[in-house]
Amino acid sequence: MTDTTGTTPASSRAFPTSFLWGTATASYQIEGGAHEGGRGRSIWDDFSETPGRVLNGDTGAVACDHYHRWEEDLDLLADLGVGAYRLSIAWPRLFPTADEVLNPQGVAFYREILTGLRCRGIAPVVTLYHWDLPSYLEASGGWAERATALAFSRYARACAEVFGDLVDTWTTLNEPWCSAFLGYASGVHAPGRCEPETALRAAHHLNLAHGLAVRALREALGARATVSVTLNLHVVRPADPADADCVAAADAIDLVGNEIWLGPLLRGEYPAELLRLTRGVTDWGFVQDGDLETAHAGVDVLGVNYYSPNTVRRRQEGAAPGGSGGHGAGSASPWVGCDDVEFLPPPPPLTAMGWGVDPSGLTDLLTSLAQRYPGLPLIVTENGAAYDDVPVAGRVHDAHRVAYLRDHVEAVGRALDAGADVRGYFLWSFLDNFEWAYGYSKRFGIVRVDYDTLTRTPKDSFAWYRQLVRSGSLPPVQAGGAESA
Ligand code: GCO
Repeated sequence: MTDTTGTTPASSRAFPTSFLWGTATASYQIEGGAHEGGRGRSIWDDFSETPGRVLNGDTGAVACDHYHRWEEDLDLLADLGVGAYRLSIAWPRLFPTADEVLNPQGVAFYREILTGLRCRGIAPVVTLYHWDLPSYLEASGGWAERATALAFSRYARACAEVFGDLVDTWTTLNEPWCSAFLGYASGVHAPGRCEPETALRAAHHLNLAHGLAVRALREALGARATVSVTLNLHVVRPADPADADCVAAADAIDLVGNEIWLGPLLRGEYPAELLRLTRGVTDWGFVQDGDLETAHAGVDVLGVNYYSPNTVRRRQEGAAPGGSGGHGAGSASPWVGCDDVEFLPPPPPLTAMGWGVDPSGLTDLLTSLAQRYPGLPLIVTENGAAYDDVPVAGRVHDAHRVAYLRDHVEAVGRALDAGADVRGYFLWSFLDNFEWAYGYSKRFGIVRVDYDTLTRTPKDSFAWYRQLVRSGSLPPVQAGGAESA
C-alpha cells in the first residue's frame, strides 16, 4: 500500500526513548597527524609502510585528517543528532615511548574532543584499544607477551585519570579476535605474523589485559566507571543442520571465534572443548593461576559488532581450510585448530567487502546472547556496510547502504521484541576511512571523504540516519522498497 506521497506508510517502528543512537570511528582509521603532537609509532604505521601489506600502499599518515578537522567533524555529528559517539584513543599518542611518560599534547588533543562532544550533548564512548599497539611493545613481543597486558592496564589507568571526568562508557578492547588471529595467525593485520601458537597466547593476553584494565578503571573511577568490551562474535551456521560434520564445523568456529572470549570474560573459564580443539597447537601453559579470575572482571554492558553471518561445513577435498575472517585473504588461515572447516561463499547480495547481507544474523546473535547471559545489557557497537559509492553532482545516493542499515536496525528491533536488553546502536562508520588491509578502497561512511581535498560530504544515508536518530522511529521506505530510499 502506498500513500499519496509515494511512500509506504507501514513499518514505522518506534524504539524506546532511552535507546542510544550513535556512530563509530577508530583512531588509526581517521586521525592522521601520525607524526604530530608527539605521537609515537604504532604497529599499523609499521605494517602499512611495509610494501605489499596494504592495498595501494595506503597508510593512515593522513587518513581523514581528523587530527586537524575534528571540530568540523564534531559539528557534523551534532547535525546528525546522535546521542553518543564511539571513538578510540591512540595508545601511542598518550605513551609515545617505552618509558611510558604521558604525552601532554596527546592528553590535550583528546580532552578537546571529549569536551567538544559533551558541549554538543553527545556522550563519548571511548575504546582504549582499537588495534594501534605502540611499536615499542611489539618490539618486545607484542600480545604474545604478558608484559603487554600489564602495560595496557597502566595505560588504562592513565586514561581514567586524565579523561575520567569526560567519558561516558569505557570499552577496553575492540574485536580482540582480529587483534589475535588476523594479527598473529593469518597476518593480514598488523603486526603481520603467521604463528598459530602465538595467536592463542595473544588471545589469552588480551583477555588478561581486559580484566586488568577493568580493575584499573574501577580503582581509578569507582562507581562512575561504566565498562564494556566489544566483540565481533561470529554468527556461524552449519551448511546442513542435520549433518553432524557440519554441526561440528560450526561448533569449532564458535569455540575459536566466540567462546575464547565469552568463556573467560563472562564465565571465568576456557571451555574444555576449546582446549581439546587446540591441543595440537598449544598446551595453554601461558595461562597462570588467577588469570581467569582477573579476566572475569565483569562488564556493565557487552558491545557487539555485526556485519554478516558465516556458513560452514566439514572441509571437502581440495577446498582451502578456514575463511579469511572477512578482512582479506592471507596465505595462512586465522582459524587456528579448525583445519577441517570450510567456509562457504555467501549468497548474493554482497557488499563491496564481498560480505553477505543477512540481518537475521543480528537478531539471532542478540537474542541468543540475551538468553545465555540474562541481565547483561547489550549494545550494537558496530554495524554498517561498504559500497562503491559514486558521487553524482556532489551528492552520494547510497541507496544500498540505506537498505542495509534499515534492515539491520529493524533486526535490532526484532531482538528487542524478543526480550533482548539492547541499549543502543552505533553505525559503522561516521566517515569513510582507512579500512585496514584494504586501505581507502572500501567506503563504510555515511559521510563521504574526498581523499584529495579531504572535503566531507554527507551521503543520503546520513540524512536517513539523521531522521532515525531524531525521531527514534524507522523512517518509512520509498515505494518500491528500501533500495529507492
Ligand atoms: C572491525 C573494526 C572496524 C572496521 C569495520 C569494517 O570491525 O573490523 O572495528 O575498524 O573498519 O569493522 O571492517
